[in-house]
Order: sequence, then structure tokens, then C-alpha cells
Amino acid sequence: MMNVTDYVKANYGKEIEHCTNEELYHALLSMTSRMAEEKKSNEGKKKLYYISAEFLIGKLLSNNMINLGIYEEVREELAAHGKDICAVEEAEPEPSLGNGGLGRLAACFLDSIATLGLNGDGIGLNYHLGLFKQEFENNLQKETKNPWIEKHSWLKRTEISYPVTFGNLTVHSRLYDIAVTGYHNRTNQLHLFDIETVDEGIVTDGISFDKEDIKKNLTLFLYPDDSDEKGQLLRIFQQYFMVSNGARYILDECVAKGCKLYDLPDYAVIQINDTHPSMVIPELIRLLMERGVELDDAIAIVSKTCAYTNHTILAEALEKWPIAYLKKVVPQLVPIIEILDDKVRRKFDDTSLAIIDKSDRVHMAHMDIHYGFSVNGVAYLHTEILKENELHGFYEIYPEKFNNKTNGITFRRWLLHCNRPLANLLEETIGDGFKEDAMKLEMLEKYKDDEAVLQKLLDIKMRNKKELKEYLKRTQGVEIDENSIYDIQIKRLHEYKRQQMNALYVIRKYLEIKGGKLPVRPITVIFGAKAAPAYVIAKDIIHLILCLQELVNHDPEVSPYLKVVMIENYNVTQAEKLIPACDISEQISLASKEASGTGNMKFMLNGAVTLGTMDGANVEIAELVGKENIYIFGESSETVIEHYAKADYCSRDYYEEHEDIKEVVDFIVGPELMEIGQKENLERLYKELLNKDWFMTLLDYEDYVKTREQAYSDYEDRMAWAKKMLVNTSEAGYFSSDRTIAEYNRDIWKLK
Ligand code: 26V
Repeated sequence: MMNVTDYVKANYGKEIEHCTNEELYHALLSMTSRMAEEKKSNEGKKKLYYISAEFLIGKLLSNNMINLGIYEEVREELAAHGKDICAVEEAEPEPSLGNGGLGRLAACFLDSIATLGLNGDGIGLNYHLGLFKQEFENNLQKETKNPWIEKHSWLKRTEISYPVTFGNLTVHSRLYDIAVTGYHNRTNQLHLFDIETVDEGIVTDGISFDKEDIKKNLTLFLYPDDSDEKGQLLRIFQQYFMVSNGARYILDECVAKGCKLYDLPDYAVIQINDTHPSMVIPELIRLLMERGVELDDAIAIVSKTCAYTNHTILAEALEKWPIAYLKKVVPQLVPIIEILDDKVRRKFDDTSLAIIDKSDRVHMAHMDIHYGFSVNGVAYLHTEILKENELHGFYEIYPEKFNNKTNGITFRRWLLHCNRPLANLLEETIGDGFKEDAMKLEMLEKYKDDEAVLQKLLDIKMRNKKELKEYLKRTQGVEIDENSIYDIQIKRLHEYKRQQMNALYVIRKYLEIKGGKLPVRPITVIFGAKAAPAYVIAKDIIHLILCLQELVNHDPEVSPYLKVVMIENYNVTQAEKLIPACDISEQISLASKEASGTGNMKFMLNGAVTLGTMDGANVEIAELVGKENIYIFGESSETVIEHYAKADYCSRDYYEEHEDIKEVVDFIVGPELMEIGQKENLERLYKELLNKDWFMTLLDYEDYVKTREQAYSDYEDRMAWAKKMLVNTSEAGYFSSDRTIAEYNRDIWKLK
């Protein structure tokens, strides 16, 4: 391999010490791209195509260097010339091609697929402006565009292009590839389709643009505001564009390998990531028929090729497109969908299993389940709820299709890259076997009474906390205390995730401190979250948190003991700095609502202790670490499901019966916050909590407060706490996405 010194001399005609960080970033970008290219492989008869509307890949430079095995030597070479690799990393823009967990999962999966040496590519869209960038103004979220594509980037323009037709509009696609290099293994591809007529100039004022100008807007943004019809139609345009390109790419690639169309299932398996790519089913049927395959054969072929992953039970997130919208955008698919529905109706009497419902809406998940060969949930509890509740009727007719694949995370990014000090300590104590086989982390368990190792864990945490402190001072202008407890909740903003419950706790602490009851140790409560632009209550919750931040941090009586930090524009890069510094990981969703969670796994791996409900993968975390190493509170998923069934939860009862609840809820519209914030937003949130509280914040509030206090008091026994940290790290191996992908392959994909 050519070294950086030679490269910059040949290309820029100077020494490393005279290069800017941008120049060094570009040098490393092209050097690693070339190395990755050399490992490029398409070997293997059968191939997996992971189709997803989101791939939240994060910055790629460090990850690629780690996977290529050159990170350490490059770091040392730069350091020898007075250059800091972290500063070089900062020159890379972060693509924001995802909303949250679903998109980040897809990125972790690509890493593990390549690492396990499997032939599997991603297929998605190249959104020029990504998801919006979040800015705070007057304590409100403001959305602006997030351009990330530069002249030199990881994107490689290919010669591949297809005409895609929507009714009487035809556009021509262009495929861009990003190399995905596995840890010491092969390079696969992430295929991102785009059109060349996209025009960033149509965006005015924040993220507003003409939603009807498809040629100019098709791949402009991820998930444009779909609260109105035009936005929903644009989503359908995007989804069809993604799957039509993907399906043609798959067919072409298989045919080129010698596949006869009838043998497609021997050459390709398509994993449908949530319902956003579900139109791939009727589109593949259509394309096969265009190439001469009979309808029934085409249906049979596709049904043996497609598998579906469900990522949520929230009704509002399960896509149901009005057939009238599909007729407008993709009229060629409608007759096929009608035939698919008709076949289901002839076979099953139960109309709740139909694809097209009586209001003429197409249930995308139903199509996936009938015409795919596998349906999986993303954590044990989630899959059980799908089988027993949400999808029970389908489970009765197709029990063999249902399976669980508990989510995972790539340890390359979420340990080796983001927490070098911890990775080094692990190497010193248990050797480096855990890098290839994450289950080897269990070997750490034998040090759980070794005070020297425990002290090192505490020292590493302190070092990471100081680093976060510096970072926040530099980027957000806030001052936090590394001796305080860092209590962190970072995830999409949604009522079911209950950031509002955390905010109510902050109010409780504020009032206590004002009343003279001081915490033993200062507390720093950190939030990071974007709210969907049209999700009004979610934005009100952000407003509440920002107002609390202003109130608490500016009150000299309170701020020495309590700080609130709302991270602006939370993204993967910031997660990499927050997670290693965390003491307490907030995973407080209403039981049954969080399908899995993956942040919970990243925190655990990095030695944070979870404060959470028995929801999603928290259930499996609790089982692995044991109850002395996790703080569990709240009602069970069974109880919650029963409340929904009986419709007997009334938040006002809790408010009226508990003085302490009344006090914190009233505070939202009290004089302190009203002076800082907007009356309209705060009043709306107050009324929501009092009259609706659909995600039962007040149901679990008291137990939450009690459990959180217990965690804070246990934190004071530093050695006992370090032991909890150690057990969390050592039990995290199960949550490696290498394990998840090995299971997908064993049970669903069956690649060699
Ligand atoms: C999306 C939206 C978008 C608009 C507003 C309402 C709403 C509600 C829910 C969703 C979720 C879509 C699916 C999703 O992202 N699921 C997440 O998938 C992760 C990976 O499996 C999993 O860890 C999270 O628990 C799950 O929420």
C-alpha cells in the first residue's frame, strides 16, 4: 500500500504537515476507495438484495480504514507529522440518508454482510439533501436542508441507467455506488439510484419546495413532509422509483450470471426493509410478465424471492396507500395488485387479511406477508406481539413464515471506532478475539471483582466524559461538569418513546432543588432528537425541553446541580461521541411500542447502565445482564395492551389523584416556562397530556421517578457501579449485528 506521505507528495506536491485537513481527508478518501475496490467481489451464485428507503451510514472514512486494517498505521503516520486523525475526520460531511433506527440498522447490516463474506448489496435512493438539518431558533425546531454530496465523495457514478415510467411521465435514472468494505473481508456495494434532473435550487425557505415538480424533486429529500396529499404522492413516486430500478438491476444481474427467470429464487433473495419497498412485489411480477413469464408463474417466482421485515406495530406507521393514489402515480401496478388481492379473497374468508380494504386502501404489509416467504420481527417481544396481536390472523394461516431476528449493531463502529480506550482495555484483558467473535466479550466477566480493572473502566468513562464536555463546549457553547451523572436519551422524537416523561422528571428535580433539596451529585440530562416536520406534538416536546434548558441552565441556584442539554441536529457522528460518555441510558418507551431499539445496545456495549421499560430488546438486555445490572420500571406490555383493548386508561385520573404529578404537569403552563416559551405550544402539550396521553406517560411516571432515584443513589458506590458497567459490556456480544446477519442467512437468505 502506498503511504499518505507519498500520496500527498505525488498529488499535492507537499508534505503532510503542510496539508489542510480537507486535503488529507480527500487523500485518504481516494486511497481507501482504491483499496476497497481491490476487494470488490460479486462471488456467490445466490445474492441478497437489501432494499431500504434508508441507509444511515454515517461518516465512512474511519470505518473503512478500520475494516481495511489501516487505521492505526494511518493515525500514527499523521501523528508523526503533527496531524490529528480526528480533525481530518471532521472534514467529512455526514450523509443523512435515514430517520433513525431503521436506517442505521440497514447500515450496520451492510457492514456485517460484507464482514461475514456474504454476497449482498443494498439498494436505495441517493437523496441530495438527506433528511433535514435541525436548527433551534426561539426554542423551536427549524428545518433546513442538509446537502452532503461534494465533488469528491464516496459515491461512484456508474453507467447504469433505466427509464422509469409513471403514467405519462418517464424519467431516466442514474445509479451511484458506495463501496461497503467488511472487516478484513470483501467489498460489497450500496446501490443508490438517482435522477440527473434533480434541482436543489427549487428549495426555498427552510425545506419548502414544489412537491409536484417530480423531475426536479424526486430524490431531493428523504421523506418529504407527507401530511398532505402532494407529499404522499411524492412518497409513492420515490418508492416506485426505488423498486423499479432495483428490480431491473436484480433481474439484469441474475440474467447476466446465467439465471433463467424461473430460477430467480436460486439467484436472488430480496429483503424488504419495512413496507417502503413493498411495491417491489407487483413490480417484479410486472417485469417478469414483460419478459414472457405467465402471471401465475411470475407470482410463484416472486413469492419465493421476497422476504419482509416488520419494524413497528404503530398503526400510523403501517403504510396503507389509497388505491386512487396508486392509480395516479403507478397505474401499471394497479391491475396486478387487484389480482393479488382477488386471489387472497378467494382463498380466505376473513376480510381483515385482504390487501385492499373496504375504504380502497392498499395494505402494503398484507401484500408482503401473502406474497413473501418470510416475515420477521426485530426483537423477541416484538415478534411475539406480531404473532399474538397485530398480525395474529396471518400467523394462523402462515405460522411457518414467522420468525424473529433480534437486531444488532456493528461493533466496528460502535466500539472499535467510537471508544478506542475501552477497545484497548479489552484487548489488554481478554485479547483481541472479541473483534472477530463478539461473544468472546463474555471473557471480561471473570474480572468483575478485579478492582484494578474496574477502576480502569471508571477512568475510561471519565476520560470519555471529559471529551464530550470539550466537544459540547466547542460545538454548542454549553458547559457541563464531568463529575456529574450523564443521563442520556437520544433517538427520534416520538410520543411513544416518552421524552416528555424524562422532561417531567427534569421539572421534578428543578422544583426539588428550588425547594432546597439538593442531589448528592450533579446531574446532566442530555437529549438529542429530531421531530418529523409535520408532527406537531413532537415539536412541542422539543420546545418544552429547550425551554427547560434555558430555565435550568440560567438559574444560578439550580445549574450547579442540574443541567439540561438538547443536542442540535442529532446524528450518527454525535451519537459516536455521546454513547461512550454515557452513565445512564434512557430506554423508556411505553411497553409494547418500541419494536427493538438499537441505541440501547450501543450504550450497553459502551458500559452505560440502562434505565428502561420491559420493551423491545430491553427485555433481552435484562435477561442477559440480570436485574442487578439494569433498572427496569413501568407496566408490562400485557398490561398496556389490555389498557388499549379496554380503552380504560385515563391520564386525568393520575393527574388528579397524585399531587406530585399534578405539580409537574401544571409547571408546563406555569409562569416560569410561559415567560420563556410560546403559550400555544406549551398549552397544547399540557392539554395533550391531560386529555389524551395516548402513550400513557402518567401511568409509569411515579415508578420511573422512583427507579431513577434508585439508580442515582446506587451510582455513588463507584466500585459496585463499575461492576454493573463491566457486566453490561461483557454481555453485549449477543447484540453484534454479525450474529443477527448469521441468523438471517441461516434461516432466510441461505447464501453460501
Ligand atoms: C415512523 C414514523 C414516521 C412518521 C411519524 C410516525 C412514525 C412512527 C413510527 C415510525 C417507525 C418506522 C419504522 C421504524 O423506524 N422502526 C424502528 O426500527 C428499528 C430497527 O428495527 C427498531 O430498533 C425501532 O424500535 C423501530 O422503531
